[in-house]
Amino acid sequence: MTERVEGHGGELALAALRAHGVREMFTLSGGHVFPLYDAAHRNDFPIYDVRHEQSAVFAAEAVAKLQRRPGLAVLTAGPGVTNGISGLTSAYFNASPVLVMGGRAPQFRWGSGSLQEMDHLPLVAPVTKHAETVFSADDIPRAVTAALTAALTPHRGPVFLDFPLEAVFSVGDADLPPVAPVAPLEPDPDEVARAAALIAGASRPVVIAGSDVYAGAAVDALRAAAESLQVPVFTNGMGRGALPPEHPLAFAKARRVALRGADVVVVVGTPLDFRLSFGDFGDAKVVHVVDAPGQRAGHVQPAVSPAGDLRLILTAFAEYGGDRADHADWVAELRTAEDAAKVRDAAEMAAETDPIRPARVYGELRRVLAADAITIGDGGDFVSYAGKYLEPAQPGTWLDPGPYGCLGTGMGYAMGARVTHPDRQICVLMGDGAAGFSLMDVESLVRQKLPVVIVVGNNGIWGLEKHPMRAMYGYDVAADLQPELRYDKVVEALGGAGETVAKAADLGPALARAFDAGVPYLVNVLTDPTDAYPRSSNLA
Ligand SMILES: Cc1ncc(C[n+]2csc(CCOP(=O)(O)OP(=O)(O)O)c2C)c(N)n1
Ligand SMILES: [Mg+2]
Repeated sequence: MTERVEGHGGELALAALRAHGVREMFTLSGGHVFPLYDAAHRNDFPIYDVRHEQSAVFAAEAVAKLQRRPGLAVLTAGPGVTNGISGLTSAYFNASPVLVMGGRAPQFRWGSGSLQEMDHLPLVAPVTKHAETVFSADDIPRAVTAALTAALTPHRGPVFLDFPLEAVFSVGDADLPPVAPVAPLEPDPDEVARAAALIAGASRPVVIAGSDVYAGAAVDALRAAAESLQVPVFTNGMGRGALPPEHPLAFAKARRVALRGADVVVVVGTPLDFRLSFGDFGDAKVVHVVDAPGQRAGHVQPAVSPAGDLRLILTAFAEYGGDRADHADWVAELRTAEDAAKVRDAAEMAAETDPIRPARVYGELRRVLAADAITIGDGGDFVSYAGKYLEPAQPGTWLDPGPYGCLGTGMGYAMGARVTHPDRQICVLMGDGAAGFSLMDVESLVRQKLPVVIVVGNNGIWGLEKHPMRAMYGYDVAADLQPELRYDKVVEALGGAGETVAKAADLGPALARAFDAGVPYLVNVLTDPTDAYPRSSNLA
């Protein structure tokens, strides 16, 4: 039976949001969206507010990524919306089901020059799956339902609605549309069978599993497929931790050896982008498993590319009944390479260096992080090291900015993670450059009692840009920051706490204090500015 709802635009929106399992909003105040606040306030719907709209959208994205349900940011008209565009774009690249609701200048005098009168749709359309202006209160429940259905339908992604002032302030009524679960997209069984046969018959197959495996709740199916076909698994993005690190088929460090030696590379739930050499793995055949036909690569031609519900595809792989080659020697070869790399990494992570090298920071962090801790990377080289040295033990515990590579996710992601997991450790790994984008939102975290730990790798430079520029030109510009700046004092001034660490031996006790603090706490680690993450290029 359909439910009839009535009230002002904010109340109508809230009814539809709740029906879809949205449980909070992230926002920065603006008069155009007051009715949304009024509805939330009078109906015990949590409102978290921030100091820059980018943090609201990033917080909503963290909720969407971690909980696999829609995250909501409410932004005021004009500059509120435009400040949210990097967040929306990140969500688009990451396939995160984020809904941004914008205020909008009144329609009845459109063109007369109202405050912040601006048509947002042409700006947001390229980075959303659905963008719509809702012109009457009665139409809001339908529009919210349509937007959220689009956001949650694979390939997932962000959506945008804005409400002219008179639409959201006026009273209306409507039927609340029923919420239908998204039907799984059936893959083509022939393509699935061809893919399974290719993997099973390969001598040296490798799986690389990415964020859509987690988003599509296909982690168990991935494991079943890997175990049944005996294929080593590497992961990226939200796929990290899909197999526990101690699993005999879980690999992280032998990736180069694996991709050099593989005869079949199976990429599941992540694009064939720069992170995966654009899908070019030499002579190896490529199987690209995607959650929707639109995700098939246009720039390379995989051997086969099944498209559809990842659980269905991976389960079909697991149940493959045909002949299979023995992969034991291949798995053993990779295990040898993995173990050797682990020994090298362990030595790096224990290094008694002065100044501190980033590797040591992660060596110390690994001692204090619980298996279910959420780690968030926001920065350049410092975060590349985090990717190398931290091994997420569970899926849904690692948040990186994704292929859009936008600095500034830190405090927003931290807020979304803290709201999602009130009892877990939340640890943001930040470059000192990255800190400049969102550190003011520590104030929001303090005020709303959302403690997190921030570890700054303070090398006094935009390291990931300075080192490559020097390598390319022999000099660098616009790549220096104040050395040894006291970012911990900034956090203290905002109501949190922190300390500066200059010696490796002091790291452990500082981190222990940070996780016990109960307030946002910044550990400002002075790291070696000459230490550059080894990479061929960050532009290719
Ligand atoms: C919004 C945004 N601006 C600029 C860049 C380009 N960029 C990528 S990494 C980087 C340097 C980051 O420096 P820092 O956070 O201090 O980390 P470090 O590399 O020094 O460890 C910059 C400027 C970006 N990715 N995103
Ligand atoms: Mg830096």
